[in-house]
Amino acid sequence: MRWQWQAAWLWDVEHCQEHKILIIGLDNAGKTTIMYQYLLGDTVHTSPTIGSNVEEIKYKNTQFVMWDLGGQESLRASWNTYYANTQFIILVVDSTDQDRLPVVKEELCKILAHDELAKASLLVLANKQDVKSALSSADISRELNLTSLKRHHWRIQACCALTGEGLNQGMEWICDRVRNK
Ligand SMILES: Nc1nc2c(ncn2[C@@H]2O[C@H](COP(=O)(O)OP(=O)(O)OP(=O)(O)O)[C@@H](O)[C@H]2O)c(=O)[nH]1
Ligand SMILES: [Mg+2]
Repeated sequence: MRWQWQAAWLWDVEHCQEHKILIIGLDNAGKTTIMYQYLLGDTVHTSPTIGSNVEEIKYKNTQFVMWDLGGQESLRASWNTYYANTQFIILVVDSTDQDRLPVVKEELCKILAHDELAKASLLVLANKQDVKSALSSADISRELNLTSLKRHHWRIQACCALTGEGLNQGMEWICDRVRNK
């Protein structure tokens, strides 16, 4: 009886707990659009983020606090001030911006090398799949050399922030990781 009560209590704690997600990526990748799709299920008009936006989002009974960081070059140096207690990193990639994929790769290396993110799981969203010239998620995975990542759980998901396509699959993976951690 006692262990059943403890198990139920642990389940409650787990599910009432807020899980911290950081949404990062270069400027214009679609981070803010994605966060508000998760919050509102709708497309919002955005302007470049200076600093950050934060929202509480409940997805299928799991509570998250999502931080959307500005991606402009001058803002990237302060990303590390948000890293403490982060369980999930969502890296948003503009799949039409092939020229800057080496910059994305460099930023990703720096992020994942950070001690405070050693236990964080990584979801890469290959955004803007509605654009004809967009690279596929397989292309982006190869460009970022994701298969070389051994210390972090990771997943790549193609999506379109304007329609929301692919975003639920990304959150499903995050929720699986919450349950299985
Ligand atoms: N075609 C298309 N455009 C998109 C998509 N997602 C976002 N955008 C557009 O891309 C532009 C930038 O989107 P934001 O969400 O503001 O980008 P951000 O990553 O938050 O940019 P910063 O705040 O500067 O770091 C906006 O004009 C969006 O409407 C998408 O899936 N497809
Ligand atoms: Mg933004």
